Amino acid sequence: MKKYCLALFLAALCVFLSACGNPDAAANHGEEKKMIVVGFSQVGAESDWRKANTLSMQAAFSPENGYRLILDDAQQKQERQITAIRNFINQGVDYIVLAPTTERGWDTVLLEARAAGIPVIIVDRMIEIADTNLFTCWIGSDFRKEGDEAVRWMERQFEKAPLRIVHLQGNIGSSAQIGRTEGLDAGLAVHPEWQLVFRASGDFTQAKGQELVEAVLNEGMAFDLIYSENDNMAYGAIDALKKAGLQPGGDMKIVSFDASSTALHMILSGEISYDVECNPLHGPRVRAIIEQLERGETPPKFTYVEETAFDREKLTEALINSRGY
Ligand code: GYE
Repeated sequence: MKKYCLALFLAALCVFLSACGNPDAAANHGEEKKMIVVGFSQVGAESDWRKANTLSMQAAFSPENGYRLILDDAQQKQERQITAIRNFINQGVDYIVLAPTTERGWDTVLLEARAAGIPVIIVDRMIEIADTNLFTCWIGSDFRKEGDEAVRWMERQFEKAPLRIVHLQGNIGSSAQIGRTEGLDAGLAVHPEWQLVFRASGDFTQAKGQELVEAVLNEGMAFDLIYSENDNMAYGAIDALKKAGLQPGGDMKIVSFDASSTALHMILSGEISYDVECNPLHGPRVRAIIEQLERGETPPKFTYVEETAFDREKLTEALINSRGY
């Protein structure tokens, strides 16, 4: 009898508690559970390209689209990215998206992600890793092809004329730097009339680009062309030239990479002569990959984004405004 009473009491308690429960909260909880959680380890905010890339990822992985995005800005430091990935693993995210600073040094942390069963998608720059099974797939640009494209323009533009080159590199060890530098080196190897007068890394930032060109000018080095591995360093170079009373695009030409809208306007004004496109709008592309994975499909291991290049002839204000970055 005692047992029977206890059972009756517990049953009544259950009915009471479920009646008191908040149906809205329960529904919300259900919705939250369906959200796909993406941890995105971003390189930093060093350039216009990077900022456009972050915005593209934020728009693609919005709550309206069914995602919760955890964004970490590593301020161009690989150690910070490794910590961010470990935090994502601890939080149990559904996917990790990594835009790597440099190519090397990812083996251990990606092994940890693998052990936790979290797929890793690499975006933008590439990684160099012994076991390529440690990431699901990669999407980004062909940086060597971009370098080759710039060199082809230099060949068309200067033909066999002697050319003294100032080379501003991106952050050393990143795919964007490696590919663009390799392109120039291949050009230097077949053009004895080309001379590299200066080469240093400006870390893809405007401030360092300006600093380097100021140093070159202070040393009194003569040059005809600045090969800048991104637009922001080119902006810095332009500031340095102008400060010294020189006219960028006059005797000193600038070739750059990214083709951000500010740079394309500088082509129209004649300050930049040629800009090789590097497309930062990866958000929808990475989302499409995650959707494929969610459906149980296998996305291609490597996907290169189609890109072009711009000189003054090809450009109009309308074209610049239609590009979205
Ligand atoms: O060119 C530069 C940025 O990895 C493609 O990084 C990217 C490069 C881009 O900071 O502006």
